[in-house]
Amino acid sequence: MNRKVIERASLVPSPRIPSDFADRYVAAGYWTEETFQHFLGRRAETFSDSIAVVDGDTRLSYREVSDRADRFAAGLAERGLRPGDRVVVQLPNIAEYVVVIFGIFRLGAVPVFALPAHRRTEMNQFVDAADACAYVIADIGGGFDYRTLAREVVAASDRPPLVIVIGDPEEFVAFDDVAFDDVASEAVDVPDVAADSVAFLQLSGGTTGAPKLIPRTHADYLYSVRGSADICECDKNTRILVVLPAAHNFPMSSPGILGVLHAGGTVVMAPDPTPSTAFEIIERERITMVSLVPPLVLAWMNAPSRHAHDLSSLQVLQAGGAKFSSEAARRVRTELGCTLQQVFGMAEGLVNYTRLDDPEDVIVTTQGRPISPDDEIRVVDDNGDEVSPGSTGHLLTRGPYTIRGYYNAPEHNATAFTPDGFYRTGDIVRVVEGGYIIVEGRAKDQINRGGEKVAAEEVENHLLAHESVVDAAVVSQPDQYMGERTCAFVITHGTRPSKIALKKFVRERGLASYKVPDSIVFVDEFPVTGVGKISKNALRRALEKTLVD
Ligand code: OOB
Repeated sequence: MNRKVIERASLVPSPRIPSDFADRYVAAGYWTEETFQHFLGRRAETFSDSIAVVDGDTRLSYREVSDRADRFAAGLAERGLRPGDRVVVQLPNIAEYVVVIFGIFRLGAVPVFALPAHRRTEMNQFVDAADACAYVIADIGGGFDYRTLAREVVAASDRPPLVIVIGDPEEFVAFDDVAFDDVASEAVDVPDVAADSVAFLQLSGGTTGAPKLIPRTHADYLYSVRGSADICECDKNTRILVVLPAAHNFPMSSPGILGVLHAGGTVVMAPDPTPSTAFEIIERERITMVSLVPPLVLAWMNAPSRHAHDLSSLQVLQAGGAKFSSEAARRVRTELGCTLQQVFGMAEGLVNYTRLDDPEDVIVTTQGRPISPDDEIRVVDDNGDEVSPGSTGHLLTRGPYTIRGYYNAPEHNATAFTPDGFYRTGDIVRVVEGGYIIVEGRAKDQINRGGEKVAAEEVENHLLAHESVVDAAVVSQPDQYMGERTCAFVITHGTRPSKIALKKFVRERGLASYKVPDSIVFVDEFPVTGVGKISKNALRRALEKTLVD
């Protein structure tokens, strides 16, 4: 058994919500003493034999998931993990995902949520930025061998994390050995964590070259979980299908896995997002709710196989992560026979929902309104002045579950937040009657590829690493199916590489494949603005006029 002493640095203190606000949030009952450390244990007392998680033929009751999580926590403690330690989790949608994250919470350790699509470069960045002691993967997922990736991560790190593998561990530590050690679960003898301490680090969609980690506290996140479960009317009969990657904020907590477990319902993991897989599970498991990004809603509505399955159990279909067009939104009720709920949220905090009993027009034309009466919404012009009611502007927000700063990023925080603590979302919105928000566009330098966020600067930096590339500018291009796709304008010198070679170059730098530019346009110069900056607006306009492969 690997009992090496783990070197660790402590969690860097995160910018906190000031105490006058914190006091208000406690007084209003938003922030409670509840933490994720005891969340599952408490639910297991109430819902003991009800089924909490389904994954294929595996069906785990609340009691079983809680016991397994406790055992995993004890096994982690045996291997030297301590409260506050960071554990990077990169798992597909499998039952063990829930066991792993609640095992980490039980120990008072801090999960860092990576997506299955992330590769060497991103994983190295997360392990480094979080100073992680451990890294949990599955052996193979979606045909990809994560042990190969883990080998690269270990090789590149000054302080290699302990790698724990679900499935065949090869040279790493087997999850089963950790979770089913002879260690009694009472061995998790750790102090209770404070409700206002950091529970986990979530990933930001990002606008810069380096990824940002989002520190969410037990109190703030659990408030958003309870609020989401209430708004979405979750109860013990709710059966949610998890189609999007479980670690993303939307399927995790809006109301997602955590909201449904809060309410005593059942979480059903989908092994892949294809309509045929999903329809079969919906029919078999009598699924009541599902969360999708807009391209998947379109794929589901257009799939002929939907007529071959009984989807009548489905009550609510949530669409979020990217703008859902009102034309497509109007088709949901008639074509899929359920209520649409639009969800406009962000891992940094604020989440908006259309309510289930809203008039159809509100449901199809708006992106909802905030969870909390204390979510503060400001819409401002380029100078930071509030626009007149109903006008379009930049969305700023502050509230009981929105962060006041990223993890260990003081410089970035100085511009990402206003001096009085509002988060600059980078979204262009207008607020209509009843406080409903309509997303009109985006000011941040990010491409929203069907819900997957691509920071332009990150991709530009990778392109610039190519010896023939002199300059690069990545912009969005409208796409019928994805909403947007990425297009890289590139200036080269010397021998010009082929487009395919350049894409391959980016991919081989170890990036998630959704960040590889969809198309590349070679140019001799970039259009510039009056002050001499690259005009991305002009590049986007140029794309509207030309056909790009
Ligand atoms: C969700 O979270 P993130 O952190 O991946 O991305 C947040 C950004 C928002 O700032 C906005 O630009 C965009 O994604 N977005 C939407 C949207 N939902 C998110 N843009 C237009 N319409 C929508 N409905 O994407 C996320 C987190 C929690 C719940 C749902 C989505």
